[in-house]
Amino acid sequence: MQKEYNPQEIELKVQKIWDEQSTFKVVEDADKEKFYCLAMFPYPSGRLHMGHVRNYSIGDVISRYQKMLGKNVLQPMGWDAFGLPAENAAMKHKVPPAKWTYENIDYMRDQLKRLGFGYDWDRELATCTPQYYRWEQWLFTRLFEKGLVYKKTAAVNWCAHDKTVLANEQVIDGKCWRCDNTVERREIAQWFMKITEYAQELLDDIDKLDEWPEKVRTMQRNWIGRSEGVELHFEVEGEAPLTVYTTRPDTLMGVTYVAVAAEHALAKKAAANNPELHAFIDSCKNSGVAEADMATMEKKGMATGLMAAHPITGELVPIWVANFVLIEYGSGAVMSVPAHDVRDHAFAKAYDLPIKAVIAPAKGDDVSVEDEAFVEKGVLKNSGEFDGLTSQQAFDAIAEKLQSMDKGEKQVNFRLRDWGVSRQRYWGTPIPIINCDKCGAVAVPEDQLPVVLPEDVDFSDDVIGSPIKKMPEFYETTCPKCGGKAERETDTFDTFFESSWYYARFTCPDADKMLDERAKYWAPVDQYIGGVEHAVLHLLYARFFHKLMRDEGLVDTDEPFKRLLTQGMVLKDGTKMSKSKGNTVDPQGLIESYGADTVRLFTMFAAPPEQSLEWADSGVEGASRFLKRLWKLVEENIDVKSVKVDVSSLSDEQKDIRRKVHETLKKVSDDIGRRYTFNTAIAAVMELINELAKYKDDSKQGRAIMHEAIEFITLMLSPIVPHITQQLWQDLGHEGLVAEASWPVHDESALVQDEIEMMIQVNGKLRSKIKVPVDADKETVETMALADGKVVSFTEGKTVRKVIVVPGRLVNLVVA
Ligand code: ANZ
Ligand code: ZN
Repeated sequence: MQKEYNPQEIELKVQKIWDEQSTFKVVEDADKEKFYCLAMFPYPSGRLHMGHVRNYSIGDVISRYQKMLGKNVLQPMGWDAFGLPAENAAMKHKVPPAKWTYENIDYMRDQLKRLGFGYDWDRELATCTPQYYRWEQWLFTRLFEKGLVYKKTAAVNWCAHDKTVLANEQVIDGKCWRCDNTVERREIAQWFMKITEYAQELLDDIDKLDEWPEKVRTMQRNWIGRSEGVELHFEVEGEAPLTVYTTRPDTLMGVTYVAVAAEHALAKKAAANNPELHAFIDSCKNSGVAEADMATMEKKGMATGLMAAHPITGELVPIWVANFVLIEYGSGAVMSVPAHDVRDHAFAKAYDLPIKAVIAPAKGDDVSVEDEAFVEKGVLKNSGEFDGLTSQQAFDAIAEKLQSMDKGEKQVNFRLRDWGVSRQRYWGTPIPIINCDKCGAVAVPEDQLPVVLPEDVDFSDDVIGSPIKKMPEFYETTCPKCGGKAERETDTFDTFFESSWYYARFTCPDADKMLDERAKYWAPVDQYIGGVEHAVLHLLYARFFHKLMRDEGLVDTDEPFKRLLTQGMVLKDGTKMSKSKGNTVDPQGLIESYGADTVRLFTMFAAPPEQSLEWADSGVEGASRFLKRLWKLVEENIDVKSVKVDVSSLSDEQKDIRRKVHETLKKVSDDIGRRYTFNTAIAAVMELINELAKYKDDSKQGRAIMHEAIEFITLMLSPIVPHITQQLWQDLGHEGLVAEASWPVHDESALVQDEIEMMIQVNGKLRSKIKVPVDADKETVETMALADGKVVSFTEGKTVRKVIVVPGRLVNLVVA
């Protein structure tokens, strides 16, 4: 064994062994329990950052541990390779996005290999290859036939100067990122996926995800946003009835006006001969407020001059256009109850509309609604026949009444909107649709898939927007239905499309259909790991895709990810590491100076995985020192190999140290296997190593215990620092790889303690320590304490007035 720990040399040597022996290649095996561990794949931006290192280290530790438990472990890696940065880089450096992307992939693959992650590289995939995206094109055409995708006009960001659509990230403070021109909204035809058809199931199945963080489950629930309410109609003279959706039908008798969205048909109609209203509606459209900001923005509105008849009383109330009513939600119109809704109240105050209270608190005094809405549920008043009912009772009573009058009914609503998947970008999967003047939108037939994105586009000129929109050789085609001249879609999919099913494709990356039988063997992913920033959209879309694929018969489970771990951020000086802040630490430099094991150890030791990790140079130094200490411990005790512990002949001291070894093993197994607190697992091993460093026992059994300890330590640390432990494993005389060794099991009987140490105090001062049998009763302990030599010297000639025994800990003698 070498005297010095030389990480660079060891790591490259060990990585070569894994490569040559295909250690992490995995095939389906029905006789073995499977474990599919997946960390969210990276965008090939150029180089790995510390967030990647952390994410993939966690995945690798879990995978390697599960492999040592004897499971058939799949841990794949690939590239989320489409997206905007490649286009931006192309414009900046005048290289085609494909070239830029593939070069980045090559560099980052080397970095991952250098970090020693145990991936099955035979399953590597990049989403920008036709071999991958052809299957999502295929699925899209299937969904098109099933009516689960459709075309609708929707607004995009448009820069009139550059004549291009901009992604949201390219709009900075309402201006184009390139030319600083003010961005406009433009309505264009786009493709949508009917995720709303699955809203209820996506909601219900959250209950099955009992190994997901509660926080993420709540975020998913809120995003889907199911609400129960009533849809009801107000008659409008000379117009179709105005439909509103409310979750508070109990407040119906408090309606003093009705408000519609600026885009509502009634608003448009009223504006036809009202230029002022027309101008107001236009101003609402251009304000471009994000949905999230709707609640807090300034409430603005204008009366339409039209009146609506209250469905129960027939009383006429004015119809207003209001900027806080969303066209996309419910029916795009609300019945306004200023007494009991905050927004309606603010609006009524601003425009001097009446406020009528109809709900009183269930308990206590009535409250005034003049200055503030009373939004809680309570008991009805000023509501005629419904007076005295609780809000709950009134919900049903009013719904029934409306139903009997044919003016409304109960309805469930979701906040979730259909997913708009069209992007007017170049670097993405072409949407497999052909637009024909005669036949409309026609799906590309299966035998004409994939629709390949041209990669050798010219970015040498100042290209703005998508080059394929200017390439007749790409978009000119014939209609599959009528054979006439037609044009391909030149829009591409949202890149969330690719990341919604890659986990499934990893099970069968070379299948000549979307998924084959292997997908059923591996599904679901047993452990998924990624950033909490993906807690809503990515996970929701992936869950949706899984159900779509299930309904195509491709998988037979309902959910893609069994257990989810959301890792915390990597911080420096208390803020997120990011290029824009210039506070990044490049993992490459660390690997070169310390080796991969040190980097891995530091990231796993510095914080529990779900919490943020504060970067500290001293922490890296510490990790490096620890590995040197580990090396030294083994090096000094290397001669002890192959001595076996004989449990029956151990002294008390030997038993103690062996107990510590087995206690550590038990804790580490639980920390890595169940709790995922890798930091405390490492701390426990550090503690054990410190103890062992002090332990000098050259007897045969003493050496046997030391041997067992260093073997366990090597095995326990191997998922975290796989290179150094492989070298030590070999030096300890093992033929096989530590990565393929079995995880050790602690000896329960070694944990049993037959004696414990108790402190003896005399008048509250510590005077002695004695060993007593663990099962000794109070009287025995008392007798033993009083007989102890040191204690006697303090009690001699005095009277023992009281003896207090705290079992397992101490005895206090009160003497005078
Ligand atoms: C009357 C009312 C009285 C309301 C009251 C609330 C409190 P959730 O729970 O999110 O489903 N609403 C309905 N459609 C809307 C739209 N297109 N834009 C903006 N607001 C809309 O919210 C449903 C409630 O949001 C509905 O119940 C409606 O206001 C409003 F004391 O109706 B409510
Ligand atoms: Zn046609």
